[in-house]
Amino acid sequence: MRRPLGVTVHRHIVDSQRLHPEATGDLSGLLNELIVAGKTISAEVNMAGLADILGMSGKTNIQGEEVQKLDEFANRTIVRRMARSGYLCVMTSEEEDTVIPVEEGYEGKYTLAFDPMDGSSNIDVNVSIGTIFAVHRRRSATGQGDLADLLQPGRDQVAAGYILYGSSTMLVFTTGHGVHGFTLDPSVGEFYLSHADIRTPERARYLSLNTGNRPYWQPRVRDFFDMVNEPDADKGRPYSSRYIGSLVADFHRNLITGGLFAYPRDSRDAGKSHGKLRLLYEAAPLAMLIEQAGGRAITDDGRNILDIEPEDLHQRVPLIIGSKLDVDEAEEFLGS
Ligand code: AHM
Ligand code: MG
Repeated sequence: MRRPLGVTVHRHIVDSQRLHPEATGDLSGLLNELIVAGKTISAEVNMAGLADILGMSGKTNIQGEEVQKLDEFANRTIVRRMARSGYLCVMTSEEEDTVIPVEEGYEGKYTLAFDPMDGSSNIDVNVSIGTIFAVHRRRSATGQGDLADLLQPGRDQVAAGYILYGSSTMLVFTTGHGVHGFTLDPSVGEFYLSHADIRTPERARYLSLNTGNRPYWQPRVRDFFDMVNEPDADKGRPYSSRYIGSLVADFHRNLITGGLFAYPRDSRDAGKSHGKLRLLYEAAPLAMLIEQAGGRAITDDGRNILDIEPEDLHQRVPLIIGSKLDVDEAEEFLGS
């Protein structure tokens, strides 16, 4: 079979870099290293059922959740590859309690925050999972980076994206010049441009919520989503309901089709009083992507996710994200 001469992700990155003559190539190099890690994880995910890698490792991570073997594999793969890449000064991961240093002598000018395997509760049941990442420029001058380098608002991200391990493996990322999607051809081992300059529809088609949590939402959050569920022909409401429980997969579907995803704060336990999802490596990178695609992301009290100053590596945040007109309505309804 003859293959079409597609644009590889490497070609795309090189072409984008040419638009910035001042660029040193470090961000391109960083992304390319991350892509190799993503391809390694993708191969492992595809083998998971066969390689008897499924199942729990018997440990818990800092959030008190069980760590599964694929989470560990993904975390190790990214840490090892990126620690010697020469592009980073410090990292943080959902799977590690404290900052992750890079190897001495390999310090670079960026930081990386990542969720190595988002949606890991879905691994055993063959549902799509993904890796989410966020890149900032370091704040400190030289040497090893520290906590302060990582605690930067989403607005200052220089790149953000995810790799979705689904029916195909996809890479979706932005460096602040639109959102581009690439699909992995596993027989060649290359990501090819499949979704150039993704724009998310202004109006949602799907509503994505864990409605099992509804009794524990704040009353005005409940009122808002009850209102969204009311029939309204002009807005195409009620929207169809779609919720996978794998953030990357829910986000990706809504990005393409238009949608409103929310994980509001929950009154049941202290840990959820700020929502479930993590700011640095879940909410902020997806917020940058959605803004670049024409959508928006706010908290359940109307603050822009990208403006939040992080105080903690593993900080949680209530998240409402998706099509612009729907998030505008949420902001008006819920904002104080
Ligand atoms: P994880 O990073 O430990 O996998 O947890 C985050 C996941 C998200 O992918 C998803 O949006 C959410 O948790 C689903 O939570 P719930 O099962 O409470 O609806
Ligand atoms: Mg996660």
